Amino acid sequence: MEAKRHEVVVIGAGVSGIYQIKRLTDLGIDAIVLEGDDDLGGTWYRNRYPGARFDSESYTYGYSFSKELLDEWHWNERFSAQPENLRYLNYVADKFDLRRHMRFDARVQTMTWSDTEHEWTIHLQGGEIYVATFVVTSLGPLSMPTLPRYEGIDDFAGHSFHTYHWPEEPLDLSDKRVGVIGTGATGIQVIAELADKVGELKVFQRRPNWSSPLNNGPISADEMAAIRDRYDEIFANCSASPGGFEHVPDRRGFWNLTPEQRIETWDRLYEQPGFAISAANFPAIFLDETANQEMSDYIANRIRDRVDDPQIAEKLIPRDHGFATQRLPLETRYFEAYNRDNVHLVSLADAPIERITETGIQTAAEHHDLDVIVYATGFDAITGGYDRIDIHGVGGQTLADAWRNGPSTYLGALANGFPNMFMVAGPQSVSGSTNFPRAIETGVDWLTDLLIHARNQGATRVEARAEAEQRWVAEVVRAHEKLLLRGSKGWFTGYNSNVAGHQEGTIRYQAYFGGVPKYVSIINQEAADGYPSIDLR
Ligand code: NA7
Repeated sequence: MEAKRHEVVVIGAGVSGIYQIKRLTDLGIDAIVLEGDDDLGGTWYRNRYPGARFDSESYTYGYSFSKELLDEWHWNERFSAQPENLRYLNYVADKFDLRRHMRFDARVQTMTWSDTEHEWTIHLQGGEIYVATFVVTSLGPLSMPTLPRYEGIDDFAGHSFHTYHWPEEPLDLSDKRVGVIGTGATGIQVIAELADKVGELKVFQRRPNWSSPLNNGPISADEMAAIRDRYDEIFANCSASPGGFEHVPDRRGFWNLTPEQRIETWDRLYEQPGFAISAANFPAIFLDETANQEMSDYIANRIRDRVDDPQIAEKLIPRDHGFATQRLPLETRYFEAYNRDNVHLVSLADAPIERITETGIQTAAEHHDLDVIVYATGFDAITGGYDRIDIHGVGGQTLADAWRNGPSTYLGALANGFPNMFMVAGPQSVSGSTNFPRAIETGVDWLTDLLIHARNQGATRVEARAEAEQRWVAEVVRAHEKLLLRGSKGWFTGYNSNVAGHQEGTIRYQAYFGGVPKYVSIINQEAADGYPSIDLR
């Protein structure tokens, strides 16, 4: 089969791929997007489960690159839901006529680097072949859903699916017995939304998660006009904050205030939208165990206030990790769901799941009869998309081997041994730990500048130097180890019990936790100095 040639192949048509193809085609570069799914949107194309919505303020999540787009788009809710988010991404693609550069149902299986030709050969499922000088991997950090490895999972005769694959056709659950496994950010959204829409809901909880109110609400035309006037300021605020949000950390100092003043602060933050409760909190709660314990006690009391049955409340309070030391799910009446007669908490800490049966879930204590099982069991986060492609770099080495014990990158953008592979929101970039689109735009712009620089130099081979990569990995580890999250188990530390090869207790340093301003200053310095850490040939 004859290979199709492009200067750049972009893999993935989600939030990153859409912006990347816009930048490349604006520059007149011959580029194409290959998307494995049958349409664009990535995360927002797939996650159609009830309750799926932004945890970032909508107006900080949208693209910032076009004033016209910012002026045209009206976000209806402060934290917009999946259908509107997908409409937005389609609107962007149509407005800038980007679909003509995208191919759907084009799933990449292998990528092989030729160090003589300086090009990647890309094989698709189905046999088609593409050849490109550069490949931009915009694979998405949370695009590989993982199912539990329970015995009998295929025996279930009812309807079962991962939240990522929630059926597109409407599903009437009003008289159904539904089981949800998982209480991460996804589980907490879907449980709260389903509670009053299903016959019976059983929540299978392995570990409870800290969670606090999203405080969502509509955005009126007047509010949206005020937001539009403020867009420059909003994006500048996001760039200046560690997490890429408008929320500003409270710098008064945890220990400079009395316990009563801290409680007053938290009472205020609990009512504020989005991640204010973490991002506008005292930095000490992320660094100091005593400070974190006081904060965790505060949130535990909030849970006790909201859950009628004290025994259930205690089961919903995490004991194994402190508040906001894992990715913090945000909720809307999640805890109140447990006050309903049709909602039951099944604590797997008391009786683990033994197997899935034809009719439901068997735990060590009893059998739960179910019509539907929803797996809200998370993702092979950040590196999962890379593991699913067989990537062969210099000398035939595979990326899977190079990253067996965790990723190794330069700035989360390049990997030594894999020239001309440009990663947007890649492992060890800042995107995994912050407001994704803000980091995505930064990453796309930086990589596009690097590509232009290489072209201007007549270089056809761009590779991170090995010593620069080692320096970056050391910085990623340093930033990670400073934070209390180093002791937690969630996807921030790269552990997923459902992925073969992941070892409990072993950290995979997958994300950079040094914050947006520091990350941006490091990558900008690299560019300003003429890319000394990158070998251009
Ligand atoms: P998460 O945050 O990884 O949560 C997965 C949940 O599923 C979590 O509660 C897990 O319990 C639970 N889980 C996973 N495997 C099992 C098995 N085998 N048995 C029982 N329970 C299990 O994924 P989400 O989809 O919620 O969120 C991912 C990100 O998407 C989120 O952070 C946002 O950025 C968007 P555990 O806590 O591991 O004991």
